[in-house]
Amino acid sequence: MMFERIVILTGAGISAESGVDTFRDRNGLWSKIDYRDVATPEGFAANPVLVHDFYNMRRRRIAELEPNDAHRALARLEREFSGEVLLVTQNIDDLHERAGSTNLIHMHGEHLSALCAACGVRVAWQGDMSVETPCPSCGAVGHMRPDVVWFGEMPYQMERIYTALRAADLFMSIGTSGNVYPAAQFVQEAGRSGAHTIELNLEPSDTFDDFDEAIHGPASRVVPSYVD
Ligand code: BV8
Repeated sequence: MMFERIVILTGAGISAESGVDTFRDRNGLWSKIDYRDVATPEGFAANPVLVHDFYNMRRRRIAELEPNDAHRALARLEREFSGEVLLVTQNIDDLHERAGSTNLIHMHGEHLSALCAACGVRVAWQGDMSVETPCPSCGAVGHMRPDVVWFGEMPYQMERIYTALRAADLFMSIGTSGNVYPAAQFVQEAGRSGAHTIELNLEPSDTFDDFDEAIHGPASRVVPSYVD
């Protein structure tokens, strides 16, 4: 099959072998902390210190890690493929960028970005954040938050993503459990538009039956062998 327009969705599993925690695996993040306390606007309003600690811990951890062969294979695909490759990630880490991917959407936000809930400005961010952090733009204190999409919030660039899904002739889903919407519905959207759909995951995801094809195994092995 010759493809011209590829859309790739990635989740925490593509970064697992780099050392990034996944969410729903046996000892994943949601087995240690209730997502409602740290990944919802209500949780942030109720206890901003806990939420800042949660994201500061993850930001520090990601800074120590490196991309793996799966990230590098996707960056190579973007460089060498004659058609279009759009990479949509649910991950907030910057391992795709550090591997060289450029045509990339962080639909759930980024750990290296911060948002002021008072003035709405979005700024590049390194290091810790706290309830005392002033907004670099409006100066307000107590309104800076991680620029990530929490449950109940609208993911970023959905229009652009659905346009690409409807035009795709290949949809690849890598390292995601297919638990979180609307990302979990992308395979159906792409399939309805005639794309060939494949899941590359450690084990069958919750949306496994929606795919035309699946290859199961660790991303750093199955992704290079599929894309190279
Ligand atoms: C929204 C914050 C609407 C960032 C996260 C139906 C339709 C639409 C919405 C809903 C719906 N039903 C329910 C909803 C609401 C909700 C939802 O989906 N709830 C779930 C629990 C049912 N969705 C939302 O709220 C979304 N917003 O719908 O807005 C709206 C409309 C109008 C106006 C306003 C709003 C927002 C969802 C985003 C939530 N944010 N996190 C952060 O802290 O990181 S969720 C969290 O889950 C992360 O973002 C993560 O990226 C995402 C998905 O998790 P995965 O990446 O899949 O990770 P997981 O651990 O689950 O799986 C890892 C996989 O990797 C496993 O399969 C494993 O086998 C595999 N793996 C492990 N190791 C390897 C591997 N694979 C390969 N190699 C390995 N080595």
